[in-house]
Amino acid sequence: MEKKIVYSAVQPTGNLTIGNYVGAIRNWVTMQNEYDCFFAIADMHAITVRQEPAELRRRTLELAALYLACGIDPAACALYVQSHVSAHAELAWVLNTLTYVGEAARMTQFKDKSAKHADNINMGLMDYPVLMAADILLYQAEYVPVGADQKQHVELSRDLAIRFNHRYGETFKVPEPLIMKGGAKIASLQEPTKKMSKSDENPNASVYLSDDRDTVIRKFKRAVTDSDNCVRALPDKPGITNLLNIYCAFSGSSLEEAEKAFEGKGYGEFKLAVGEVVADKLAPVQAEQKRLLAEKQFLSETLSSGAERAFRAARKTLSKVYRKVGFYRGE
Ligand code: ATP
Ligand code: LTN
Repeated sequence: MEKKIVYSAVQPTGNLTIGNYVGAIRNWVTMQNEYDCFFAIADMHAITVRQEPAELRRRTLELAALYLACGIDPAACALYVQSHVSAHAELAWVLNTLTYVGEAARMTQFKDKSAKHADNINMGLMDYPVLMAADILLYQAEYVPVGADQKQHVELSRDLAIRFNHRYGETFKVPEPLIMKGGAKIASLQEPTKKMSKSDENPNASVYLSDDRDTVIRKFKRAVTDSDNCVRALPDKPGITNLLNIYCAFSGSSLEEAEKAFEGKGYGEFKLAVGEVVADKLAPVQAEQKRLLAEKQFLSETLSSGAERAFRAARKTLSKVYRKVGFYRGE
């Protein structure tokens, strides 16, 4: 039986946080043998906000090394850079003609990013979800493992697939978002009602995958909580609930086990335990990423074979789309 297809990507912008790891990359590793997986580095999405070119290039390679260090196996899946496969931009153009300006303008991320980058509300920012739909639909993906913040974008991809299929005949698989329980939304350590984000200006709000042990422990120590000193996940305790979520995601304990383990203990002890469990997990990933970054040739070969594999799959869908919409393809 053919394996079902899984697609996901992360943008090579900023330093990745433990939110990106728990909400996205970690789940990919568990799926890579069971599904036919395509994992991309979304550099075309990255330029919807201003990037320094040399930095974008460097971060692209760092992200590739990070994927591998987290356990992505390039033999099991296609690991590649989005801009290496031009079909993404080509399909995005066709999908643009099926997307209403109103629905693109309603996207939460577009509104948030427009507010944050008021001096650069460019067409690409608005078109971001359409390019993302092109990513997913090109590969006929069945599942899209992402954090909760991307659900709305995957839903737009579904709408566009259905709309295209309805207008031109069955062409695209209608994808489903796959949002894992527990780590789907890691919150900011400074404002626990907001998501932890790699572009947050306050470095204490996010724990980066590149943070050393002391930094990780210090950030958790400073995390904003309430003051009742009771380690329970409750709706009126967003800070402690977030720390418990992080603790569970990194230690493998259930929420009940964690609450029980810290019953009667103070926040100081609990925060230290969270910091330690996170730092213990990050250390080997950091060492492996560093080792891989020294192997430039290997990284570059891995990305080109990933792109070839992606290109073959993407080309099939794109030819079909071009035929269906009526582009002349010769006699
Ligand atoms: P930016 O701040 O630049 O928008 P980001 O931190 O939101 O970046 P993305 O590149 O947009 O990161 O996201 C990569 C993946 O990580 C997506 O699947 C996204 O849903 C997931 N993700 C991002 N932040 C979190 C979070 N705080 N908790 C869980 N998952 C997250
Ligand atoms: N927009 C996503 C990154 C991304 C993506 C995708 C995720 C780009 N293309 C396709 C899933 C499927 C984000 O996490 N910010």
